[in-house]
Amino acid sequence: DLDLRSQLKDQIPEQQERLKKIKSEYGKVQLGNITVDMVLGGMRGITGLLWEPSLVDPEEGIRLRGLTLPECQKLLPAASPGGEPLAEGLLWLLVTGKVPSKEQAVALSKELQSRSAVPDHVYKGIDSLPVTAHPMTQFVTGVMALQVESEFQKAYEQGMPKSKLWEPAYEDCMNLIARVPAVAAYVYRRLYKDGRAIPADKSLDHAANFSHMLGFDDPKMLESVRLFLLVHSDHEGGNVSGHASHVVASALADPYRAYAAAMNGLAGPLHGLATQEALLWVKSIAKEFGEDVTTEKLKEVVWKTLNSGKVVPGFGHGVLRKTDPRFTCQRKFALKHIPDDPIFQLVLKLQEVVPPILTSLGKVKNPWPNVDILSGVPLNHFGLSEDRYYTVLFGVSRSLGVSAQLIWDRALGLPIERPKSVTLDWLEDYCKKS
Ligand code: FCX
Repeated sequence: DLDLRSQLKDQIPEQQERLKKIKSEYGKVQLGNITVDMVLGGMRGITGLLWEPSLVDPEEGIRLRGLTLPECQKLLPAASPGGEPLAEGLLWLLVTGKVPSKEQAVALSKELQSRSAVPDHVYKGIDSLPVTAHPMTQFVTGVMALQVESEFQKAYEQGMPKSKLWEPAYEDCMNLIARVPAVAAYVYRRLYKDGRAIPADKSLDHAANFSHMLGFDDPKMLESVRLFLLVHSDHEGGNVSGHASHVVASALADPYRAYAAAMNGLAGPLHGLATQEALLWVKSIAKEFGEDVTTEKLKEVVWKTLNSGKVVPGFGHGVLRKTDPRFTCQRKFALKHIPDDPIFQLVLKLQEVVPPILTSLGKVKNPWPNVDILSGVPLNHFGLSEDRYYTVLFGVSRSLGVSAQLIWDRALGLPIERPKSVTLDWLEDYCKKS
């Protein structure tokens, strides 16, 4: 069957049963003890969310529906033989847990295209902002303007029962995924290309068409964008953007609102904005000290960054305890396609220089590179050099993972999220008594 919706529909009863069974048989099984450190430490280490599209192991890193990134690259249908996976196939995997055939990925591509028309008021909404507004502000404004067409909101207003809400959630998610590339490209062209928008090319796949609308048609750039969408698509549920979308949607706010919440979190420098910060930082080093900067000089730069109270962007992680496989995957891509790129060479040097310094601080739990130190480098190489735009690219990628889970949130009928909070007084009293 070539239709994602009907595949999904077939799976839902089985998964609902599975959830019910886990609840009734194992509902009282303990998943760990919560300590005061965890409550005061950003809930680190508390297992508290259900998130189907992906899982992060501290040592091994991300698996998308059980597949490592190299496995995804090998198994998912590609635009060209041996090339990077199609975003449509990736989406199919994230939603269903099954690797699609090329035909299924192409059918989904057509479906997304048929949903991709962006109403004019979205562009007018963006145009009402000063061009100096951060690209993420312009992008989120566009996303909220898309919300006007929410099927989910309409269905809820018309009294659709909870058990059927996954259907309008699916509609909204697919429309959202189909439309955000055009909105993102509009922001880019408005900011950096005098507003000369480029229409979609329906002969292209999702990622390639996005690149085309941005203004880049080099086949290697298309591959870079496909890879970018893969590595940034999802990173389990507890990261700021994933978690934000999940909690907002749990109040039965529609997928546009949930995704916009995710994007506002993504715009934080400790999360998705690190893509921008990392590229800005590496380029500023290249500009000030030249591309052949010595190791000694680089060490000085890292210390200067730390001593000025900043974090080193693109290093460290809340959950990972080894080098991010998303980094490794992009490193391989860069070695193949842009081995001599000076910024890439500089990142390779930083990969050696930064971890010992972060380790020497004695508090950093993971000194290794994460996805963000490298993900902008190939795109920058092929001409997309506007650093401040990078989080928008990250946001377009995240529409895939966040949406896949939003559909399952409603299909599984997950309840409103409401963890317990306590005050400092409460904590002191409780601890003294225990
Ligand atoms: N540079 C400087 N200090 C760092 C650091 C880094 N790269 N990584 C961690 N630290 C510091 C923390 O700031 C914290 O210091 P504090 O106790 O004085 O506040 C201490 O080390 C312990 O932090 P740790 O437990 O290791 O890490 P957290 O889970 O608190 O934070 C992030 C994880 C990712 C936020 C942190 O490593 C960081 O700020 N990295 C740089 C920004 C970045 O690259 N973010 C992107 C992450 C991710 F890939 C993504 O979301 O896209």
